[in-house]
Amino acid sequence: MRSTISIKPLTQRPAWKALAAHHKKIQKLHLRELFADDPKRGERLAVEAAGLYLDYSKNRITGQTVKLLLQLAKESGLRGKMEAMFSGEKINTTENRAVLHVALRAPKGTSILVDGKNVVPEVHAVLDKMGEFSNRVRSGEWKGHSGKRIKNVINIGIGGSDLGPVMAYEALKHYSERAMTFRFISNVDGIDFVEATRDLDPAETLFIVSSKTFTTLETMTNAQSARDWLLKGLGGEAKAVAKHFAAVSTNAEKVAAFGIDTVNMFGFWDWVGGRYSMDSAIGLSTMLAVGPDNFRALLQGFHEVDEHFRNTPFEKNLPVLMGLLSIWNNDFFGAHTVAVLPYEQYLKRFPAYLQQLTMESNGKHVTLDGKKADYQTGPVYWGEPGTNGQHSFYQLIHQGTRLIPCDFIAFGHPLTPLGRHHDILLANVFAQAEALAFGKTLEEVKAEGTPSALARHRVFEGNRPSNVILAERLTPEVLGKLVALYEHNVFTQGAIWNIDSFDQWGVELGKALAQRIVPELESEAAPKLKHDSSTNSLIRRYRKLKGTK
Ligand code: G6Q
Repeated sequence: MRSTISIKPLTQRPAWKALAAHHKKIQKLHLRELFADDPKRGERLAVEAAGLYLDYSKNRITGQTVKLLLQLAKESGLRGKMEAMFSGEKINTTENRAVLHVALRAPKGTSILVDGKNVVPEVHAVLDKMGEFSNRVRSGEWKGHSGKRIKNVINIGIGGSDLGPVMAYEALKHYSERAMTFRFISNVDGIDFVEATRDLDPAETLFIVSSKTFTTLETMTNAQSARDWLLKGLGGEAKAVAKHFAAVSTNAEKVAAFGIDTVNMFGFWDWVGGRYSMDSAIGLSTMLAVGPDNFRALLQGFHEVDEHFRNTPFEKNLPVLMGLLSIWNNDFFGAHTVAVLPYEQYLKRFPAYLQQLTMESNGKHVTLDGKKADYQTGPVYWGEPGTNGQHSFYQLIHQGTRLIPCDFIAFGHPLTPLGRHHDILLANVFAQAEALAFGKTLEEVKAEGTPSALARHRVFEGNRPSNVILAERLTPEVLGKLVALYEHNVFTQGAIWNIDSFDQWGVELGKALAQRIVPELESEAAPKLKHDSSTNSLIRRYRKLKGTK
C-alpha cells in the first residue's frame, strides 16, 4: 500500500517561509557572538546516540533555527516517509520499488513485508550461505582448480557494486586476513585489470563478479577478461571457472549464461539500491576479508542507527539533525558543497563512497510530483582524510570566498597506537574546526605585530560551519553506524526536497550512450555517423589515431 502523504510544495511550507525570513535576520551573526552569548553552546548543541557523538554547535544557527528546521521536517512529512520506507512501501516511485536496505541488517526473527512476503528470512539465508563460503575460503578448505588454496580475492564490479566493498575493505583492513590479498577491479580501462592481476597466480585467485543486473558493460568486460586470464593460466579447462568464480547478483539467468555455477551465486533483491548494497551479498569480499563475525558486527552497527533514526525524536536524532543542517547550509546560505574530512587514514575511501551515496541519491531536479524543483537539491560531497587535506585545499575553506560546510570525523582511539601520533592527529581536527568557526580578526592579526601591508592577507573571517563526529574507535560496528548515519541523513534531505532519492536515471543514461558508440569505434569500415559535429569528429579522430578508416 502506498502512503498518501499530502504535503505542500517546499517553498510554500510555512516553516520554509519562516526559515527564509529568519535567515535574513541572522545571516550576519558570527559564531564568535553566538558562542560568547551562550557559554554552554558547545555542550547544548551536541547529541550522542549509538556511540556516535555529534557536535553541531559550530553551525550558524540559533535555537530558533533548530526549532524551525524541526518544524520543516514535520511539515515535510518526514516521519511518515520514514515509516513508509521501513515498512516496505514502494517509495522509489519512478522504479516502482521498495527501498529496504534496512532489511539487510534486520535481526533474525523480525518481519518486513514486500508485496506481502517477509524478506528477513531470505536475507539471513544469504548471510548464512556467505558465511559458510567465506569460512571455507578463509580456512583453505575451498581449493582452486589445481588444488591450491585461494590466496587472492578480486571483486569485479562498478558503482554501487564496487565503492562500498573497496571502502569497507580499506576501512576494516585492521581486521582483515593479512595472509590474503584483496583487490578491486571496476574501470573498463584495461589498466585496472592488468595492474590488479599482474603479480597474481590464477591458481590461487578467486574472482567475485558483483553486479546487480549482470549486464553492466564495464563489469561484464572485466569478467570476460578475468575468465580469459584464468583459463589461459590454468591450461584452458573450462571447468576451472567453477572453482575460481563466484557471482553476486539479482539476475540468476545472466549469471548462468556467463558460465558461473549458480551454486556459487549470492543473491540480493531489487529493493536494494546499488549504492545501498554494501551490507548485502555485495559485501562478500568484505566478509572474506574480515570474516563472518566482523561482518555481522558491521550489520549490527547499521541496525543500531536504523533503530535510532526510526525511534528517536527529531531533536535528538543524529541523521535528522545532520540532514536538516545540510538543508540550512545548502538552501539558505547557498553552500554548494559539503567537505567530509575523516581524521582516520583507514577511512580514506569514505568520501569517495559518500560521493555516490549522496550525489546519486539527491542529484535530482524533479520532485516526486513530477515538477521542476525551484530550489537547490543535493550539494556536492567531497573530501580527503586529515591531516593531508590541511596542506592543500583547506586554504580555500579558511580564506576563500565560498562557504564550505565541513563534517569532521575522528576517533578516541587509534587502532594501532604509535607514539604521540594520535594526540597530534586529534589536536589538528579540533584546531581546524575551531579556526574555521572563530577565525582571526584584523585587530588580532595586527596585535601579533604583522606588518600592515600583510595584515589583511592574514585575516580569517571565520564563521565557517562544521560538524564534528566523534566515536570511540573504528570497529566494524562503528563503520556500520557511520554509513547508516549518512544513509539516513541523505534520506532526510531527500524527504524535505520531496525527490526520489533512490533512482539514478543519470547513471542509466551513461550505460546506454556508450553502447551506441562502441560499434562505431570497432567497425572495420568507416561508420555512418549521426551525432553532432563535435562527437562525429572526435570519433573520426580516434579511429585515425588507432589506424582505422
Ligand atoms: C547505484 C547505481 C550504480 C550501480 C552500477 C553497477 O545505486 O545504480 O552505481 O551500482 O551502475 O550496476 P550493477 O551492479 O547492475 O552492475
